[in-house]
Amino acid sequence: MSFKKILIANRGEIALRVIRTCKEMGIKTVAVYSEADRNALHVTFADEAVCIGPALGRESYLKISSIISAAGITGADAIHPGYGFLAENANFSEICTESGIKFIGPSAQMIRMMGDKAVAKDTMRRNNVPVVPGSDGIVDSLEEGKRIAQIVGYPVIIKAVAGGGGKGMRIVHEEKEFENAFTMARTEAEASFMNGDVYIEKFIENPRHVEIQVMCDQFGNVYHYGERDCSVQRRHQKLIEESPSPVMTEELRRKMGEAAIAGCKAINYEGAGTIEFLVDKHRNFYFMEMNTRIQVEHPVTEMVYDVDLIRQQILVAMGANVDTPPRAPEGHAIEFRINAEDPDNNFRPSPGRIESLHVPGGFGVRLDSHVYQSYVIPPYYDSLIAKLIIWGKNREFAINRAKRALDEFYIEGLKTTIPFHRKVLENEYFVSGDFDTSFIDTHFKQ
Ligand code: MV4
Repeated sequence: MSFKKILIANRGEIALRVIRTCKEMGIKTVAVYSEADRNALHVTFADEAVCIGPALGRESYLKISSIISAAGITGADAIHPGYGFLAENANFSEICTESGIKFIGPSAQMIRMMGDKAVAKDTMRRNNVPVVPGSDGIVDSLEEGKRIAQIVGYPVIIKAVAGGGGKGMRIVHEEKEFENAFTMARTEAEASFMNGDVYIEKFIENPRHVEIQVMCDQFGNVYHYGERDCSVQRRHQKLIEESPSPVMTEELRRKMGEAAIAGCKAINYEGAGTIEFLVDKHRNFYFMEMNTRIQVEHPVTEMVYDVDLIRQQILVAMGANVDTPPRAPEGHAIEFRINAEDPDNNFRPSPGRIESLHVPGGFGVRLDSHVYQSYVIPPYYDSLIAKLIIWGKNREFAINRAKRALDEFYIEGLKTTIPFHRKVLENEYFVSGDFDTSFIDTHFKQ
């Protein structure tokens, strides 16, 4: 089967990113947009566009019935969800399937299984993927919680099974704090996710966040495209991602890649996925979560593996046999997230009009963005303006190229993270690759 028309259930740079690949594949595209996005580029560049509701996400990009109707009216045979919004919504995947529209991503059952962090972890553990020592699944009594914490040893971390991305976590340093933290974690989880279930893990101090990109076709072919190091984050918002990871060795990549592939094969996964690991200072790695979507930072992988991951996703969804293994990675890629935020004021959102714009270019510079001069960044959605992706033959070349590209980048009218990135590139720890998830708190304390 091959798709004639794909509806993109998203906005911003990722909608444009998917449209670009569809055009290269000769597939027609349908954009959906909210009333706040009438002048957005994904609307301009798609073959057709359907307005699906008011500005608020829950009345437009999150409204399953409107999106399915838009697909019906335009005769789209598949939906690409991008990232965020409905990308990891099991009901959406299910409703697409029931409506005879191919969801470009995994089945509802797969999304549900990986969405429950305790089930995901247990599934990986049973298939020999290393996991952080801790409880076997949900802990529902205080006594059991204390007993497990005692066994794995303090500090421990209490996590919500419905959480992920840092929401509803509590670190406990000693037993006398346990009761309070346990109660708070459960109350918070119930309030945030309508699911108060929690599980417990040994707390790994100052880990790196290293994730493996996988791609799985419908015939059991599973490949990995190496790793991305996403340790430069602030409040669980990634700011810089790179591939390869400065801590990676051939052997560690082989081990992490094999673990990721084993996990995917065990669950019969389909499509693009990311297996997130924590890596400690001894280079031990532990499974944390699986993301069942294409991620914001996928371009760094594309640059070093010379692969179009959106194209691969579409081919796999069409039922193509993807039996060509990735080639060896080449060079180094770093992504800088340019957000409409003020880095001098706690990264406070700074939506508004781009009064003037000059973007960088030249060899090894890729800019994935949906903005143009006079474009107004709406306040309703995420603050991503652009992803600047730099490729160099090694990390040092990539850093030097990134400095010159950021020097060419001018955005006037609002505050952006560009000055923050320039400072990071002057930081000796970043430059030497000596950083972990505490990097921003340690070196950029406000
Ligand atoms: C951890 C951890 C240390 N030990 N789990 C944060 C996001 C969520 N996905 C899980 N997170 C963490 N889990 C154990 N057992 C430290 C973090 C963590 C973190 C992880 C990745 C990237 C940035 C982070 C920042 C703070 C804490």
